[in-house]
Amino acid sequence: MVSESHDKIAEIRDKVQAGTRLSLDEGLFLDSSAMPLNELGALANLVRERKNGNYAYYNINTHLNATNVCVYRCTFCAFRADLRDPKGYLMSDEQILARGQEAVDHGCTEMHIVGGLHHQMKYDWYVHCIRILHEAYPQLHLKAYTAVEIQWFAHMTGKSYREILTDLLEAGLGSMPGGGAEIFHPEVRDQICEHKADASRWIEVHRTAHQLGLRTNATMLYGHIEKSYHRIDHLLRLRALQDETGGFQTFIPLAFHPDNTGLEHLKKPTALDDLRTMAVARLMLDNFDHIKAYWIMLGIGTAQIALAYGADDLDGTVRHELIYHDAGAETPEVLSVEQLRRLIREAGREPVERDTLYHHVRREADHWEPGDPIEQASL
Ligand code: V47
Repeated sequence: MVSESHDKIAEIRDKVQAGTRLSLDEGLFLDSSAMPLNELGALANLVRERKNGNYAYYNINTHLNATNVCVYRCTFCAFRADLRDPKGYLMSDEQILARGQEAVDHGCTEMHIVGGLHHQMKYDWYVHCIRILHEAYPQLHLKAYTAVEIQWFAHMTGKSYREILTDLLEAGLGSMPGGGAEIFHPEVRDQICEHKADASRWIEVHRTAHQLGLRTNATMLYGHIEKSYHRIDHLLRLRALQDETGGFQTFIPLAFHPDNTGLEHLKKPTALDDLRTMAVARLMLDNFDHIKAYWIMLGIGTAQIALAYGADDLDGTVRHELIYHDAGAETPEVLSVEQLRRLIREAGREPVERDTLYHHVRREADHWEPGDPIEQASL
């Protein structure tokens, strides 16, 4: 049994060294405790360094959640509110624009915009939010609306995904975040978010976005009721779409935080679970350039270690994050650029500021410009 496992590890190591794609069964093996975590990390690090050398990326960004009122009741979500819930809010144009000004004042290159599917707000309001921000602050890249929101807009208006995304592009949308993917497999999805866009719709929205030239991200929410098979199945569905379109930029594994959610009885995944999931993702998603260790949800220490377990990006300074902090995240509300750069250096990596589309950002005093696409040679 032990030697069988050794043979399998040696076989997988050979494949990774040769750059050969791993199968579903190999993914399940990597995800299980049969594969020692440090060996798994070393393999993921090989791929990470092959793709991104010693660089670790970060950006200067802020979040905007213009409303938390949501028609859906995903059991894992602590952020959402009912229409008449005292904690429900809806931001005015002035409040939204003030956030844009604050972002620009802090040198942000990106605003990450997602929120609830408000019972009373029409599609036009969601387009309007993008339009006013883009018109006032054209230098700010708007990474906005998950596939779940796009599906909701299509449902409300009867428009196709292509029409919705074309409207949003015209209003100033820059790219799409990876949220709403959760776990694609219906055995899990039907229990944690049964009403919202299913796997095929989530995938179809991203396929359409890629066809329109929009870059998007992908996520996976792990550490709740899902099993190993569901996680590997999820990664393989993303890998298949990436083979087809090449439109994904980065994958972000999202560790479940149980506080104030309908799944509060569950334990949070451990740091070991986090590192294993990160490494498995790096190894299975051979066609993704980047894997993000989102420091807000991993915690700073684990995010630093993750830079040696497959991750090459920490996300950003992240002002005004609510989704994780409502669910019990104990990380700070914001990190300064100096702190982020120091954390990356402490982890033995070289910090590189990127914009949303992974161009190297070149700054002079308070002015910045997107540089070349990030390639080893251009830094
Ligand atoms: O889709 C919600 C997750 C996602 C909880 O694209 C939770 O660059 C854990 O997608 N515990 C939204 N997770 C966040 C997201 C994201 C974050 C950072 C960067 C990017 C990017 C995308 O957060 C949701 C859901 O999967 N989530 N509640 C919770 N209690």
